Amino acid sequence: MTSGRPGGRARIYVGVGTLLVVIATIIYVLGVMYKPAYGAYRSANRFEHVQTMANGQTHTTLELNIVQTVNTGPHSDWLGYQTLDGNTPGTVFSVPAHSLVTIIVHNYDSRTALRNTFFTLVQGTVGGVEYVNNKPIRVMSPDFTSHTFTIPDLGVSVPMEGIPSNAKANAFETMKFTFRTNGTGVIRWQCIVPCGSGLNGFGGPMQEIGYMDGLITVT
Ligand SMILES: [Cu+2]
Repeated sequence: MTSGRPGGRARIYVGVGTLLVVIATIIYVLGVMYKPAYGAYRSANRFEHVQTMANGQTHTTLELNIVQTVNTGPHSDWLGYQTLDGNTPGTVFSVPAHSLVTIIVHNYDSRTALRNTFFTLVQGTVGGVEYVNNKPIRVMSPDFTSHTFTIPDLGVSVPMEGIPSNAKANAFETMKFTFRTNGTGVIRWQCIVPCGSGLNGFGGPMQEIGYMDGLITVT
């Protein structure tokens, strides 16, 4: 006779049920907290927009931010190029060989003095220009520069304008430029403005892929 108190079997059901609820809660909490590692080799490929033009040529567009702090991963306080979702480095991606690539950058970072005014020149882009807030330019005032997008192997270098010191919160400048890829291979690109930490500003984010350095795989 078991009337008046739960039987052994009922207690097992309650115990197993409670355990399942606890496990489900733990899995849910870990899932909410989980952020994928901000690895140097996570590619921005899924953020690319690829079009095939009437002549059969491929035109890839990638839109990126430059943020003052990447806010994730082991160096969350470092600055860097980042995809628009704020979760992925914007510096590692793949594009087709002998194709057009357009990069659009929203720069939320301030201005930093260039060490060498050679990098105020827009070099190696289609038309020899970049568009800063929709206005074509061939050279940027050294007082306005913040970063560069420089691909030595392709002779491409594009200065990025920084926000003025009196800019409102969440202000940014928009740069747009197009270059043509050559044959297949992995090519390096990086920022040339000494925007990092350490020796003369060339340390930290300037030396690590995923922040101010990247790799373009041309396939
Ligand atoms: Cu930089």
